[in-house]
Amino acid sequence: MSAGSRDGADDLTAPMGKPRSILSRTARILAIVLMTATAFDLSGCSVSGAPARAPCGVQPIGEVALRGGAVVLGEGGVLPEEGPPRHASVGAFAIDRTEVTNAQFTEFVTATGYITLAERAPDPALYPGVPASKLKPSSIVFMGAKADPNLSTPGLWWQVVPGADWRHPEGPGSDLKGRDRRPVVHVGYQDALAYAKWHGRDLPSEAEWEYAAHAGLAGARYEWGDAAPTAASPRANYWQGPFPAIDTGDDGYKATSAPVGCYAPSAYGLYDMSGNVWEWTSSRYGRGPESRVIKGGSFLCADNYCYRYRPQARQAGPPDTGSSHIGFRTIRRIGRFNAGA
Ligand SMILES: [Ca+2]
Repeated sequence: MSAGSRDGADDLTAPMGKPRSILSRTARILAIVLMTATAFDLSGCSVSGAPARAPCGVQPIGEVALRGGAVVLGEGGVLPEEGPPRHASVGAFAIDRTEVTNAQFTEFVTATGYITLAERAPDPALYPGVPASKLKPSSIVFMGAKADPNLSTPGLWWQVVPGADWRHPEGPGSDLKGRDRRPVVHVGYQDALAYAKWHGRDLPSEAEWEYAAHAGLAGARYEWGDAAPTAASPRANYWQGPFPAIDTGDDGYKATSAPVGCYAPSAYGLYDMSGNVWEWTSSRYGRGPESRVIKGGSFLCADNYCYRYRPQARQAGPPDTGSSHIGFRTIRRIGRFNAGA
């Protein structure tokens, strides 16, 4: 349905194509987290004091049309998976101002009856050797943990929870009450793509996403410039304090997502491109035939563990696996620039 080039655009249909185990599914998501163990010393980042964030009173809606052009992807010398920098270009497109919310996803499910991957029992044929009793609808939930000085055991803070899905973010007993404007989570790549297609839209490629996230500030460390976020100007929902034990919540949200639009928008008028929840892109991740690139970091990104609430950062997302910190936003490619930034 889209024109123009993008990574991985032509093979979106086979994320379940070969046998795997529940353990391997879990291992892959944990591997993502393990990769975040590359520490980065963000010296000078103050996280004390009261937050001063934009009010979350009105949900921003709609899209921003972008002209497209050249973009440098990644950054050298920070985290190994994002360097060396790569040159790319993108055509004109319009991108959601915000991450897709629970309210928006509810509208989609109500209209279509769509059932997400986390709500489906895994196909036994795809998980040979796994007892049927283990093949339950489930998703991966951040549980927190006591201090882990080596940051080497993500199994301490992630848990596969039967019954966890987008309607039950922490598992059975949890619900979406009061979370209409929070980004939908526990959606796999297929789920995000199904939502986008229903709206006649698509998921961004990594290059499109990063072009949008830079907001015209090529070469800047963050989407807003080079200044690290502070308690006085948090700019994004991420993790303050020693991960995974203590999130002080100086940005206003402690170890959880924020409603979309709680922080100042970028120069392009986009919200939460940094932190809050990771976002699916259509681009393949190099190390796995099925994995897709996720961008933007999440509320779990801490300076002592996952310095990835930056446009340049990237991780692999197993397409059949959601979690409590991965969401998405959609785009619409346009033949020629016709509005906006
Ligand atoms: Ca936070």
